[in-house]
Amino acid sequence: MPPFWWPERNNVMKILLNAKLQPEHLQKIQAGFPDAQLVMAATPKEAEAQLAGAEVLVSWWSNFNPTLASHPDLRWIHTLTAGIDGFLLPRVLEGQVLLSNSRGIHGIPMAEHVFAMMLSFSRRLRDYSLQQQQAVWERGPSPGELYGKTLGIVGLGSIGSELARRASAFGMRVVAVKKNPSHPLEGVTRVMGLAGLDMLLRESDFVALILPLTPETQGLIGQRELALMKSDAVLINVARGEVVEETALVQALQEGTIAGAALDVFEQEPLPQDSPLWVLPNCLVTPHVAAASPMYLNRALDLFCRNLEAYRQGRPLPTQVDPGRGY
Ligand code: OXD
Repeated sequence: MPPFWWPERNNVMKILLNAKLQPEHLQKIQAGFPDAQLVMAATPKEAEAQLAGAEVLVSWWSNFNPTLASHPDLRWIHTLTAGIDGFLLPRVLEGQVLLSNSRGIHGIPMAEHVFAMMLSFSRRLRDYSLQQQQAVWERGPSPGELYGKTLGIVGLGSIGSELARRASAFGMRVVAVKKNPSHPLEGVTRVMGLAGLDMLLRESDFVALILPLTPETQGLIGQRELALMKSDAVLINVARGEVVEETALVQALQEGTIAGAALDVFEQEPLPQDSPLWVLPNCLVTPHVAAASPMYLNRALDLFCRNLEAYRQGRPLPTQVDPGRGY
């Protein structure tokens, strides 16, 4: 028996792509599903105009707006991102519209991005880059080593696991917290439940936040948590800005409670021009690109096609989101 959401459909399934895709990307989908009608919209406005008859919506996170989920023809939203904050709208929560995401494809670029951030602090690359802009030849304090340092990973999913393997190859000690700390993972010395967060913060030289934004993780790192960190530790956030209380972080960076922060995500994006984070000498800012990679869309569309196959067969989607859990 088909599941309750199995759609009554016309012969042609209209798939609305709220994303700028290259012809080869469209061909990839069309090759697997020759009878699907693919409609690409370069902007959310264009997407809105194309909503009628669209059973499936594929969208980025950053250009999605709630109107896009409101049309009664829509049965399924697939996000090209891992983050689904913003997609948990009434029709999704009530089970009228399925939601799936692109989790599982971020491991390589995001692990490399976090590594670049750690090396940038450890080898003082940001300092040297600032010096270079002024043609200053100044050796200054010695750069450090990642070898022997402790990396605390908050959120040990597929990205955290890729990061842990690389960190272990660099001779780092890795500790982690995970919602369900079921089994030990390659390269990780200790995996704890969320109750182990304080211990992780106290022990780690680098704390990497790689967890989804849910009501439970919103504001997870505030003044109290920052005060637990070592004064020479660096906080890395590639999760979502709202996981960290930004005002408390700015204060901790200004007062030297922690040595630095490397941030790819912010409470408000783009980061406002007047944010102190732009100019703090101990803060490295990247513009929400930790997952970006020339391979990204190929991987994301392969994953979408696997979900589409399952959808057409009335099977659970491989990366279906549980709206109740929030990821
Ligand atoms: C994502 C991201 O959620 O890159 O995929 O932030």
